Amino acid sequence: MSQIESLLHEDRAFPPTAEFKSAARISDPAEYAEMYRESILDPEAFWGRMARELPWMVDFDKVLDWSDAPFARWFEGGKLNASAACLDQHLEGPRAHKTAIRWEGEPGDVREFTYTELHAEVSRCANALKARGTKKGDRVAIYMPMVPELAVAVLACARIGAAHSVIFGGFSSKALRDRIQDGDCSTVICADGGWRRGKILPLKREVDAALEGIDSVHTVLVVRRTEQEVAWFKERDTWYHEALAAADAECAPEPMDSEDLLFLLYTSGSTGKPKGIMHTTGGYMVGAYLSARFVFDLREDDVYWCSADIGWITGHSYIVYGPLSNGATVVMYEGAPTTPHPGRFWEICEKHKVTVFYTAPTAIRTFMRLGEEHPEKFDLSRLRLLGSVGEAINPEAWIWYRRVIGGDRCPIVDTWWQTETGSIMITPLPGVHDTPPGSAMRPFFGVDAVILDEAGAELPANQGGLLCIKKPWPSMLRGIWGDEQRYRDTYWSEIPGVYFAGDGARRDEQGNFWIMGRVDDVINVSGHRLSTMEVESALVSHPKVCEAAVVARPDEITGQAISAFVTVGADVEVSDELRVELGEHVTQEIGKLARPREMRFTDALPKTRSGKIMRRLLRDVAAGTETSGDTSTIEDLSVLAKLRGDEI
Ligand code: 7RM
Repeated sequence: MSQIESLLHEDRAFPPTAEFKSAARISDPAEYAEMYRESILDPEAFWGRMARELPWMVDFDKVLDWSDAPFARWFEGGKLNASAACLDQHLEGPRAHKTAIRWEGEPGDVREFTYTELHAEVSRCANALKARGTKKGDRVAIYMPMVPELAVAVLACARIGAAHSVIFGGFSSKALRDRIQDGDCSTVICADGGWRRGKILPLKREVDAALEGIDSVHTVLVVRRTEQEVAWFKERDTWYHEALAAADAECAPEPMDSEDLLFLLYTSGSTGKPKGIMHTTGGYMVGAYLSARFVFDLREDDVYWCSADIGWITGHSYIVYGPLSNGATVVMYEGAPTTPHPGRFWEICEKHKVTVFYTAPTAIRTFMRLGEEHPEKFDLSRLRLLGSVGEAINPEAWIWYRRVIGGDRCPIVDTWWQTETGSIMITPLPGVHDTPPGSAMRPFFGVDAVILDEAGAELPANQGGLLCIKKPWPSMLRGIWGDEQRYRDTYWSEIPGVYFAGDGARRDEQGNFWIMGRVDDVINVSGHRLSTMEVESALVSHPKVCEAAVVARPDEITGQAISAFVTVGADVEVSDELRVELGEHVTQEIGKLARPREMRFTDALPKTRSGKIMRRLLRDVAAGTETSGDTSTIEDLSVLAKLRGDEI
């Protein structure tokens, strides 16, 4: 029963332009094929060579030890410091005075750090932490808005060998407390507050509440950002700017064993307590470095912007560790995409001359809904490459992104990966592949991805099934903090010996992967297992629809029926006729089976704070039952309340 039917058909494919190809790091399909072949057939040679592009303090003697599977040990014997790989290695040459981070605040203030300046700031922060007793082997919770000090704090922890645990600045004090306790953190780095949509988030107040009765935390380092009044606990609290002013700008990076913990990052499953995903130094850095280099095709003069928050894995790997270890210029933005105006992102692209832009489908669909007139006001001609991550990008949004933002000239890399995988796993290489809208394309180097049925047998082309990874890869998670058994159970037991983290996918006859959504979300209509992604794509391809989420509702006759939640364009009138029209549209696009039994129009869909649609909450709404499961990660609870109240 693990198979998922595929109804979606896509014939379009877009090659990179000759201009893009001629400058790309890899553009020759034969070269790519040979590299991929080696990475699979001789991973030790491939990864050994790639890893040695990083500045190891002590070379490793063994590439991989998988004898204790599913606990991998990569690059053993090697010593590396992640902050030195991001900073120190660039100070000896022409990058010393290159911009490392160019940051813009929501109110429009701009700050810049060259690699030399960032190195000094990180070293001061590292010394300040050490002076307060924070040391190698500790865990440090970081709870901050998207200010440069967030990147500094992360790198300072890496510098002294303390593992960071970044907790997204939008989480409540309860979520913060749970994570601080679970990680047994000694130190918290936070800000007084942060700007979000013109308002101040009172972060320090949340920290104070979170720490009540917790005595493991001896230090709270507080960045001054919003300058509002904050409570102060003299024994525990220190202003960041005061501590750094008193600290030396030289701090030797701690030589870390390859398998030393670099960070914890919590992911919340639909049930149960959040999992502290563990990433270690060497393998994670190799994965982040290499994928950033090849997937974003980073060149010396690129200005690279990833609009994610550093509180998510995307920010860890593709704002901090990946681009900085490549010596790139990184744009960082504090605020919301539409504050103070709907063209904010495009204004930033123009102002900072962004060349590579990486964002999420939820943002792209929002911009589609807001209209083309906003991006049209800005000069986006410097953009040369676009990326997408976080959810499946439906072909409609993909085409819009390519045309309106990418000027029909930029390749799009639709990158599939997870907190657990640490770095991008399935993606096109932008100079190599012709990309069909909606496909995440090919496994990245060293990634042995397969589509399996429940018994572990490989499925033929175009059969949807479980997306699994057969071989270990350097940036894979090393476990769940404090819960070895949960690690084995969650990822390695669905199909013994193979990594499975919950997504369904199919591979087409050309070998391209199409992600079909979480297998928990699959809808079973009369024994046909349908992918949410495909039905949603069909809905969104109707010109009046902006966003859609479909879920299963119990049905006496068909077992399950499809319930659709739809948002429409600002100027669209909702009516029963429109329901019929959309139903017919789905029938035409992918077939009668997929036609929603029920359709509700709504202003907004419930999403996580990182922008993923929370279908499990919609299931309860569709079934007419109470909300079950965790709602702590929802972006806006009122969206759910509204859905339950004003149905039309
Ligand atoms: C990077 C990130 C992971 C889950 C993953 C998928 C979904 C992510 C894509 C995607 C379709 C994509 N980490 N997902 N990227 N689905 N196409 N390109 O998002 O841990 O927060 O989430 O996100 O379901 O399992 S995450």
